[in-house]
Amino acid sequence: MEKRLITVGKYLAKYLRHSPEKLGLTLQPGGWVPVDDLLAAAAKHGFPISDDELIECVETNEKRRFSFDATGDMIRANQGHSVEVDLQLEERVPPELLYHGTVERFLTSILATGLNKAKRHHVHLSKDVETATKVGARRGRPIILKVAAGKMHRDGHTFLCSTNGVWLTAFVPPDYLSTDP
Ligand code: HQG
Repeated sequence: MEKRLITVGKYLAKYLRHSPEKLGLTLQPGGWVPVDDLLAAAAKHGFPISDDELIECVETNEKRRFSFDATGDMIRANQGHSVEVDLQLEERVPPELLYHGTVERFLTSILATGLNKAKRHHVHLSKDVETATKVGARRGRPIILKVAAGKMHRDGHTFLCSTNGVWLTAFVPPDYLSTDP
């Protein structure tokens, strides 16, 4: 069952973040898609998902990657999109320090050119070392960078915070990064 929910989560991430058009879906402002449309499209494309599975997947996803709107009729990915979407998040004042988990092989480039958003919409920053460690560990032995987010904000950089607690910003110049323990 657990395995099935992981598979459903991966399927949702693929189509709600990256290629909704492949299911004939269009993300509405905020990244929302009608639940009925999503389930119908998934079934039509050979991957039927039941209502209960969808609810369980949204509620138990370890990173709360997805949410329903207040009516429960719409669903979206909370962050991580590569398709153009306005998540309608409000700018927020970040904590003084945020963290970014990466790996050794990217370090020289990051310290020279800053943190780039690559294929995603934003650079993703974590609120604690533990979370950043998990993010970095996806690629190898994790290295944690400290980001002087408070200073960045005072210097005019804007930050958003996704519904699942990921801090987002456009770019982190190298001056705000450190590898100090
Ligand atoms: C690196 C997952 C060289 C950066 C995670 C990272 C997170 C550079 C990679 C979320 C660089 C981008 C985001 C530079 C950045 N030179 N490398 N100048 N600037 N990088 O996956 O932060 O499972 O786009 O260090 O848990 O790893 O999708 O970003 O290694 O929350 O929900 O380029 O994705 O969440 O990789 O991960 P990513 P990320 P989900």
